[in-house]
Amino acid sequence: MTSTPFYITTAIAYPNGDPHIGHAYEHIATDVMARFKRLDGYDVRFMTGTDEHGQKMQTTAEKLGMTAKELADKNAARFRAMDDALDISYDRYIRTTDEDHYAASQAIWKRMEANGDIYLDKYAGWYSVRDEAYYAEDETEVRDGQRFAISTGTEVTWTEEESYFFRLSKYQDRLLALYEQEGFLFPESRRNEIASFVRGGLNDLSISRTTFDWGVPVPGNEKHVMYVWVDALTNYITGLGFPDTDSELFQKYWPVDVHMIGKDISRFHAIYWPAFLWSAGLELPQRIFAHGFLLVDGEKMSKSVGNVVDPEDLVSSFGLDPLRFFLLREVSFGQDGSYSAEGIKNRINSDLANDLGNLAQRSLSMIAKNCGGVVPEHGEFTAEDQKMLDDAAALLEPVRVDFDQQAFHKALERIWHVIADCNRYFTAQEPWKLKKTDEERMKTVLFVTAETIRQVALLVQPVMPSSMGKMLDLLAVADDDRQFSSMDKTLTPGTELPQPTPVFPRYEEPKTDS
Ligand code: ME8
Repeated sequence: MTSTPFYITTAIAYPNGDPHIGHAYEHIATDVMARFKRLDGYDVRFMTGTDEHGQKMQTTAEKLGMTAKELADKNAARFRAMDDALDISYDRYIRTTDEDHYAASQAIWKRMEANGDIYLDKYAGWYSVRDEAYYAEDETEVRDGQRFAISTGTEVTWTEEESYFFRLSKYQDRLLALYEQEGFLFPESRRNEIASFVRGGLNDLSISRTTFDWGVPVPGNEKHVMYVWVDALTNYITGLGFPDTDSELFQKYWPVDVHMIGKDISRFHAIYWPAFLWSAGLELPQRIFAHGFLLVDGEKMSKSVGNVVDPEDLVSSFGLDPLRFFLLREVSFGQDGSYSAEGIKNRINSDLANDLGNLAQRSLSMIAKNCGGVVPEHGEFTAEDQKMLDDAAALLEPVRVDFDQQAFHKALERIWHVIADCNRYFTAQEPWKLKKTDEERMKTVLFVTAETIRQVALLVQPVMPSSMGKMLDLLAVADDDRQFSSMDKTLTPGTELPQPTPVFPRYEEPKTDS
């Protein structure tokens, strides 16, 4: 049986500075989705990378006394190192300075041009280098003699230049019809916001620059480089072999299943990108999910406030899997959320160490001590046993629905309900007392508990791959029995188990010498 393809991408980050926890958040969420689909039997392609052109890169590099390419090389390596430290299971790490990306960007330009959608004119307007975007006069405001974009608060400067334009206005009605379709842009609040922006009227879009040269040259007029968003968005198809639309990758994976992005770049993905694709005669993404922003202790991260959090520091302080779990459990995906050290410590000690870690350690230690270190034989199941087993086995269906809606927090909440039930079951059954009174019953209770842990560990693998790998090792679950298709099997009595060791130790404050 051939498996269904599933293509998922992150936004590609600007490597003009260091990666921060907002980038980590997006990449972890996308990775969790990719891993879930792989475990559910899909043929997954997952791409992430860096967006290396544009004025912002050039200006930052000049300030640092280096070339834009040198800056891109240095920082792209840092972004990739972050992904590796976060165990991000990407299939390709794309850089927009990759050779195949120039060819793809020029090819999509030529397709749009051949379709009559590109013309040369003059542009004058307020440009934000930070956002790499033009704003209309009424989208800006003056504060202390300086003009800013209202929506993002970034500084804008008056810019006049000869520019190529894309006939975006032509696509207005088609875009509005697109937003009527269920599921194209999530969450609902973003869909309403974008639809109302488009209803307000679309101008044609300036898509080339002549005031700097750090970009993909416009085919046929090398005085111009492409507007960075034209080449940036194209990365999603470069990674599938475009312009060779007959290639195996393109045929298999386009159109993309999910573009995962942050809410601040919805406009580029939900307005420009569909219009470019229509113009180029290509299919549209199935879904764009715009997640919320991660704040730090409730505040916006900023270099001047000095609260920019380095994800690799968090990994060393708290461990990778607890960080991944915290980010997805704590924040309702799609809403803004807040990172705090207290928040993550609480999750480690309650959800991980207490609820799941302790349950596994207590039950597996009893098995090691009282059942000869093998999966125990079970007797007939009581109504309580059967309910526990059924509740655990019934998780896959609703969790799958949660994942298909990118409602990661809901899936985890649902799973942790079953863990709480299992803790109550274990306490109520008192297997430690049964040891003396009814050994067979004790074995049954331990079997039911271990089996529930197996179900839970299988489902939590996408979020905490290495800890759940360890937990499944403790249950001696074979590597090829770790797909979701194995959920309807059970542990085999008599299977030898390794000596149990705790998977989630409690968080202890590091000792200081003073
Ligand atoms: O926008 N919380 O790059 P970028 C959550 N190059 N997500 C955040 C965040 C925060 N505090 N800060 C940023 C770009 N992000 C473009 C994308 S795609 C063809 C081009 C998210 O480095 C942001 O929303 O500014 C975006 O999805 C991603 O990080 C990269 O942001």
